[in-house]
Amino acid sequence: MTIATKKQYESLTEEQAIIYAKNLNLFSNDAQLTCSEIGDGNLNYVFHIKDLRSGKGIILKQALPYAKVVGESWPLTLKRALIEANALKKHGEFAAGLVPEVYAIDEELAITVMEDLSRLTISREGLIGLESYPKLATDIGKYLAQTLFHTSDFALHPFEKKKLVSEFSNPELCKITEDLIFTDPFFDHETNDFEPSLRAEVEAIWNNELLKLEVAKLKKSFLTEAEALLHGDLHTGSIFASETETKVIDPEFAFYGPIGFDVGLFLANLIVQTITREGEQRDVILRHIEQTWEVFSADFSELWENKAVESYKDTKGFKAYVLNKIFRDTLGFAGCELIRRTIGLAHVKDLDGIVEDEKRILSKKQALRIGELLLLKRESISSIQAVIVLLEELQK
Ligand code: SR1
Ligand code: MG
Repeated sequence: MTIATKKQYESLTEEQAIIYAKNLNLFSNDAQLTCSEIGDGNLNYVFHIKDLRSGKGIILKQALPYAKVVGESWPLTLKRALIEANALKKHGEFAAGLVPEVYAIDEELAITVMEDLSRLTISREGLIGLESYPKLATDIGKYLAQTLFHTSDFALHPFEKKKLVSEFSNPELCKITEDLIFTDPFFDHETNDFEPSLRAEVEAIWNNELLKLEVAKLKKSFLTEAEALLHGDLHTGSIFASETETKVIDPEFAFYGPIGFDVGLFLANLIVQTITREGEQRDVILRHIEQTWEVFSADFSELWENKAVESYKDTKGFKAYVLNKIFRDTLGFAGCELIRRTIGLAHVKDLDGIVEDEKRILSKKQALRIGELLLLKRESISSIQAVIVLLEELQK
């Protein structure tokens, strides 16, 4: 066993993860450590290490040099582990308590050692099981406002901001998003994965030039607009939650991009939940959608009033222009996410897990329809309440 001393990348086994953890000085000498690999994402190993004597735990996350979801034929940079750890720390400066604490970073082995969150549930799993998360929307609205405002030009000196843009340059992970969210689902591409019963709807998307024009505009925005340090993959699988706590994890896709991308991804994943639910259970999620935007926009606005360093901050109409642009982007990015989660490479369990064929296909058609409408109507939808009305009408 050389892993703790030899600094050359190799992926850990559970046994090696225990030895690695023992060398971190986070446990007492008589600790009885156990380990299980609990990663269910597409890209990494996640080892949960626990001391049976004290009950204390840590998470040891290791990036793999390829995308687990596809296999070794899809190589991926290990640098993303450092980006993720640094993003957790940077976001933690502004959204303390809403991200896990980072205990150690090992660049060579692409490992981040962090707070054990095993008392919480991944919110996608919880939402599918109709768990109640009364703090989810307000916490995420706050997280979005704090992290995105404080890393933007509205809060930072331009030198500091551009240093961060360079530190968080993340081309390989961005390329995954550029392909899987903005390009492949809108063309007949080999990475797409959809059920044969959806072919007519999918071909209608491929042939819809107006829709593709909106996606092209959003892709350009993603490629070129370094507005703030994004999480970059803020779906409900990137959030641990309970009735009383919310923690945002997994910012390995972090980079400087358009603010509406993070907001839109989260809302899209809530919209998926509205599609799979009925009655009062659906209303709970509709309220989450409304609250997320309300908290985000109110907090962002307050931070602007109290902390903005931009010379034009008091120019009449400027703050409203910025928030309006974020709202339009949010709707568009949410539309892209809904479509790619239905017909692209990376699906969501909320939809794929519906056992009854007819219901699953109808739900997926609904996701495509809502995605299309958000993309096509994003300039004319007047408010988050109008989004709720649209969702209610489509789901009657
Ligand atoms: C190959 S990675 C596929 C997807 O998983 C990640 O969580 C991102 O959402 C990415 O698009
Ligand atoms: Mg992830």
